[in-house]
Formats: sequence, C-alpha cells, structure tokens
Amino acid sequence: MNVKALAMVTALSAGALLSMPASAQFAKPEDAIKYRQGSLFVLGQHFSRLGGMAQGKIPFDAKAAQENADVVAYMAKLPWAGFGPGTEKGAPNKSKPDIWLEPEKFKEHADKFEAESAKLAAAAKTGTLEALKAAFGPTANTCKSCHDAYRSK
Ligand code: ASC
Repeated sequence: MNVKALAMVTALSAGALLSMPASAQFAKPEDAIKYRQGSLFVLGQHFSRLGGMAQGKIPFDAKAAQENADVVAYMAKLPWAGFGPGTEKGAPNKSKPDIWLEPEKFKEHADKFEAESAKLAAAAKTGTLEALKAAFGPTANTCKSCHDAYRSK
C-alpha cells in the first residue's frame, strides 16, 4: 500500500471509530459482556421499583416513579451495543446463540423494549398510578418475550 492510500485508510478508520457511540467501543469481548450485563442489571433494579409500585407492593411515589422510569428509558438504549459480533464468549453469560444467528429479530425485541420504555416514562410523567400501571405491563412483556427467546435459564 502506498503512503497516500495508507493515510486514507487510517483517516477513514479513525472517522468510523469517532462516529460510533462511545458505548459501542470495547477492548475485548469480556468487556462487551460485562457492559451488557451491567446495564441490564441497572435496568432491572430501576424497573423492579416501578413494578413494586404498579403491583402495590411499595407505596406509589410519583416523583420516584418518574425518576426510575426516566432511568429505564435512557438505559434501555444501552445494552444492545454489548451484543456485537464475536461477543458470544469471553465471560460467563446466559445469551443464547440465536442472538447472533438472527440479529434482526433480536434488534426487533430491543426496539420494542425501547419504545415501551419511552411510553412508560411518558406515563410516569402524568404522576398517576393508573397511567404507570397501564404502561408497566406492556413494557414488562417486552422484557419477558426477549428473555424467553434469547436468555438461557
Ligand atoms: C423485572 C426484571 C425483569 C423483568 C421481567 C418482566 O423487574 O428484572 O427481567 O421485570 O421479569 O417479565
């Protein structure tokens, strides 16, 4: 490769890296696995607080519901970058191989969850338990259907 071509390739690679979200950069598969597990763990913590309120197990607190739902809606965008090619192995994990065999289907699940989470956050902003309850179930169903399809027991 001549110097000009090399300079071009280097510039293009740097550009590609810079235009990737920071969340998509992992030094090794283990980091991607920890990232998706960590972000899904944080999601679960905040989501289950909303579930507690929706199911009457913890008292409804409109402000807390709104804060938790906002965290869920934001965090819902993150785990998917950690499921990139070549991240099937590298640390113990429960991901089924189908994630990498049918990535479009997996993305549909992720997109549905993101969409329902956004609706959940909008519902929480109304400040009523009724709206929270109505939006919680559909969001939880998107968690469950993806887990049923792509997470081993
Ligand atoms: C949670 C949590 C999940 C979902 C799922 C909904 O609180 O951690 O994975 O809800 O159980 O069916």
